[in-house]
Amino acid sequence: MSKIQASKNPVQIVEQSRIAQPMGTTLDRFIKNNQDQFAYASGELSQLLRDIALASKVVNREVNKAGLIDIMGALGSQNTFGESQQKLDVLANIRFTRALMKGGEACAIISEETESFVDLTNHGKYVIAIDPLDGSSNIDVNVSIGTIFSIYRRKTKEGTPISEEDILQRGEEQVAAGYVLYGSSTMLVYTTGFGVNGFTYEPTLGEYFLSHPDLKMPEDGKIFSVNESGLATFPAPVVNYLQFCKAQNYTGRYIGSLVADFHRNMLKGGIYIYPTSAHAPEGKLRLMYECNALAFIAEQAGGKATDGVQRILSIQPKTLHQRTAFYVGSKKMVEQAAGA
Ligand code: P6P
Repeated sequence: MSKIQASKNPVQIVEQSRIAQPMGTTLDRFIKNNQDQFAYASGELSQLLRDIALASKVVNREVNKAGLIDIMGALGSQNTFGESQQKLDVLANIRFTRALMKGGEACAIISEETESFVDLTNHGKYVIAIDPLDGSSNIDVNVSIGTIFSIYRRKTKEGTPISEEDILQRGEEQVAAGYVLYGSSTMLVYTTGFGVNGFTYEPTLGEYFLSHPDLKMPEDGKIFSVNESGLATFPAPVVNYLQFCKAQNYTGRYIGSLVADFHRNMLKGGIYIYPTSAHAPEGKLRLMYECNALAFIAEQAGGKATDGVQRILSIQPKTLHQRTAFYVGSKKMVEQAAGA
């Protein structure tokens, strides 16, 4: 029997393969290739990121056909803050909660959609803070919306009850954070503290592919994202800064979906500000599951995030749904807006 031999010219196979454009690195492969960055994770954090990505694919499918099935509009219920819950808000919360429960790597979830934290009664090492679907007022008008998530390690011993110190952790304790943008294309952007990478979803293959490696936020920019309806009672440094932006002919862009405004500012340079005002004396955005994640990403990409005074990631949360003023984006713009 003739001996099996290797191809005479493996290079030729590679050469020929040039006609087939490589698809690039999938999210799964990227996570696996970078797993050894975590000193103590033996694959659980990688699995957790995959669980979140899986849930986002399901939510993406439902967001993309929202107009065709009865999941648009208000559910008729209210969330913790008395705000009307959109059907997709609740559906997204179910999808992420189920994926995290089945994945087994998370022991607790903090969600905008649930009053207290959800104890998953398992031996997971991680605590997830999540806004399952941010910008839900835009769902019915087909404007981009997003998911925002933070990942913390539990502090107390496995097998003991989940405690406040596991739940109310400062943003600087995050081991990973990310967002999903359900936009003209769906993207997942995340950091584990080693830079920021963006992945674009290819729905026909059901895979995320690396499309924005090592994202960096421009140090300065010419775009400001602010809802100026509260201008009359904004802090003076913000009023002055907005006057400066207009005098410089900067562009105002405000989508009403934090993830979409943040993502554009990260790629092009810019600032998003939701300051305190008479209407929102504590600010509007939530520290635990909106601001901390984006602040971690912003800093990892070379940007900055404060509440107008202190670094967002240094704020010690006192309550689960605590609000904060939020100034995030290009470093020089954030410093200037706070009156630095
Ligand atoms: P306003 C959406 O509800 C959200 O949390 C962010 O996504 C968005 O940037 C902001 O609130 C919009 O708030 O008061 O301008 O409608």
